[in-house]
Amino acid sequence: MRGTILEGIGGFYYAMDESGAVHTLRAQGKLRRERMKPKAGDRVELSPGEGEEHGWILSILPRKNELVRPPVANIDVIVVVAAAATPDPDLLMVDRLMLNARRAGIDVMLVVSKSDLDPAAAEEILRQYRGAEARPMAVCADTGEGLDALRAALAGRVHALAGQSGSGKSTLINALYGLDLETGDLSRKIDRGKNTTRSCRLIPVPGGGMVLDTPGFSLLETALFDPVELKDGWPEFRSFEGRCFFQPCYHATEPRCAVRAAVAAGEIDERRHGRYVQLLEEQRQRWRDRYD
Ligand SMILES: Nc1nc2c(ncn2[C@@H]2O[C@H](COP(=O)(O)OP(=O)(O)OP(=O)(O)O)[C@@H](O)[C@H]2O)c(=O)[nH]1
Ligand SMILES: [Mg+2]
Ligand SMILES: [Zn+2]
Repeated sequence: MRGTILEGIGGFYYAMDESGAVHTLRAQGKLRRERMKPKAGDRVELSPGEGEEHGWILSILPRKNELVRPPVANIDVIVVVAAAATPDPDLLMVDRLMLNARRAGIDVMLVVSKSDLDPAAAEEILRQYRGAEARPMAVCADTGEGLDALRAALAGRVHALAGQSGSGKSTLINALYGLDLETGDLSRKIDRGKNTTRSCRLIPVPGGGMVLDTPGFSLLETALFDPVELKDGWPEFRSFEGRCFFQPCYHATEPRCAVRAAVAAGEIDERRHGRYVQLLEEQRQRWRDRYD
């Protein structure tokens, strides 16, 4: 029998079969020995338990795509959630997440949450990502701003909300789909968010599609790869590709670089480019040290 992993907690997995029934499962020793850890979104071959007994995950079917952080598989779109304020948005993390998703072949959307707290800051973030092929939009779970448009954009798709802890992912999912996921408590006056959501959880959405709530994080690394590939995460560079004096060009400090000229002319956002240069330096350092 086949099923889809909804959630894994403490060595137990919950998987939904084709009829919609949910099974409690453990991973067979073979999987653990092969270090194949099932992820939310995984399609698996399973053997159901009898009565109160749990069943077993026999194998994980080939993945369409997967991410390491958050640990999810077979996703159509990653919705990166950044708060307009509280917590202060970490846009370097947003860029890393978007890059990781693109490298995994997953479509990306950027949602600026809590637009009620600082509408100007929300607008400013949207402006930065205009060229980033992430259909940026502002939403507010409290006033309902943007919720219909976001729900429509995600209809019928498997979408995972990801981003900083406390950015409002679970609250947004509740507002979009009338659910009751646990959310952080503002009354505790903790601005940084405290990892309220502990595990990735896949939830079927009325009318088709599935949503994944994921635990937020405060740190995120990118995988190690040739720094020349970093620009894959910056679609706004693409139309200038091939027009630089040096080939290949990293679009960082090279003279007569078409991308840098576009930044100077205001056609590419300066801060998006600045964070690209920052990640490029980091990736070059790691690439140089990769055999140490
Ligand atoms: N003012 C305002 N506050 C919001 C909004 N959305 C969420 N919040 C608050 O932000 C806090 C964190 O929300 P969560 O939904 O728990 O955040 P999260 O991203 O799921 O956090 P983790 O599970 O830790 O990753 C809660 O106190 C929410 O009430 C919003 O649109 N406006
Ligand atoms: Mg949450
Ligand atoms: Zn260049």
